[in-house]
Amino acid sequence: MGDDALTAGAVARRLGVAVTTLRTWHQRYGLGPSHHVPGQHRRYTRDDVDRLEVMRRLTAQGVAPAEAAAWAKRAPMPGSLSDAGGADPPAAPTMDVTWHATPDELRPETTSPSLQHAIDTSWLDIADLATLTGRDGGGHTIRTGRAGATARGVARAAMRLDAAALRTTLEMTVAERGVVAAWNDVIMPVLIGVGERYEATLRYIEVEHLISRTVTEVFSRVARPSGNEVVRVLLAAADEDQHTLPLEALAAGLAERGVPSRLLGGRVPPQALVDAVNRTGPDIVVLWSQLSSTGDPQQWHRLLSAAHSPRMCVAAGPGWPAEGLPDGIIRPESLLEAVRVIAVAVVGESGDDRSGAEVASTRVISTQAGIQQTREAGR
Ligand code: B12
Repeated sequence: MGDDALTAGAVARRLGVAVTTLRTWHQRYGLGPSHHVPGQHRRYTRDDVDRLEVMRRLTAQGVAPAEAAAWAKRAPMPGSLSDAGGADPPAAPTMDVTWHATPDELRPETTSPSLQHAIDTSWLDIADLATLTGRDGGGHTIRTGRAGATARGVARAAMRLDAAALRTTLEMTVAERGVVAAWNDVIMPVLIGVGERYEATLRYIEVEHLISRTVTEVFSRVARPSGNEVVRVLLAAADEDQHTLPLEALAAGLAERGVPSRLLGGRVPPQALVDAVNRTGPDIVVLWSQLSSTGDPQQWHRLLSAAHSPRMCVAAGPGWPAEGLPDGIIRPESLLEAVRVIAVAVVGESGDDRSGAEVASTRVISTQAGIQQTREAGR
């Protein structure tokens, strides 16, 4: 052990922290060098360094140092637990979302086997991380209603503008629960809370931007189907509507089911939409309108009179009027409903040798029956 024991300076360089920080962590939290040869400076063993790496990582994610130190000491280091005479292993976690879903970039390039074990081991769950990182919002909180601990942690991280914690928590949530549950149970409550906060104070636009950006990044990392498949689904936001996150959730949710889609993004002018449809010939077009000012039914009339008219039109979002949309337009009320009807329509396409018109009319009817079933199942 003595051979590869390190000095404080070497450990500081390896972890990218100051020597004084190491000294503070030693004095305040007992995370110090354990190797001691009489007459020499104490040296840090590999297990010491691994614990300090956990400490560094958690504090970087916003965990209070005392909490981080407690976790670092409890992290199961195989060698050190036995060396230390059998320290208590960490308490069995109440698993929700676990560390083993930690994204690659969370892992340091030079992870030692024991640290990798500490990170891979399912002893620290995402709710813990959210709670640990959730320092008091000081009254500047986002209300997340009845949503769970993860949503509260995300809201607090967003309020602190803690991009790293926000991203880590959302990535783990999507990896563990899937896109639809992550959206419904965590992201949507936080977005609605941010919106209410903005409405009440006309502040926190920076929070809204950071969370929007992070959600975009996290959904864009959900693996897409291989590039060889025909893309039959076109997603776009209505003219002048900048709200795209639900479409990004939809694209990611469809991808999870193996359905590729083409997402144009926000504020798509009617002519650009018609051009895109004519050029790519999608079977299904989803147009999202968040604001009543952008839910002009004319956009649909124009699309339906274009050279290539899609077989299934989906008007999504609260901006569309209850009346006045062309007949046959589908109105899913939730992400799950939209993912289901589109996935069924796309997957049902293969092996269907009826004429386009037959398929189209059957599809609209069966899709509406599918929506009804989804709604009833959800009740
Ligand atoms: C993020 C955000 C933004 C971001 C968008 C970034 C992006 N890339 O998308 C930015 C900063 C660009 C933005 C801008 C603006 N925004 Co904004 N924004 C939001 C916020 C916080 C989330 C939007 C969202 O994704 N909603 C989706 C989900 C979370 O909400 P929902 O649609 O109500 O969900 C329901 C259904 O749609 C359905 N559902 C949910 N998800 C899905 C998915 C699918 C596929 C389906 C079918 C259904 C479905 O279930 C829910 C329950 O019924 C909302 C708050 C809110 N409550 O929505 C404000 C909000 C929509 N924005 C608002 C406003 C006022 C604006 C601005 C005018 C602000 C300004 N002064 O500039 C601009 C408008 C810009 C424009 N022309 O589009 C208001 C709208 C008020 C209104 N009713 O008219 C809101 C409601 C905030 C508020 N409470 O005041 N915004």
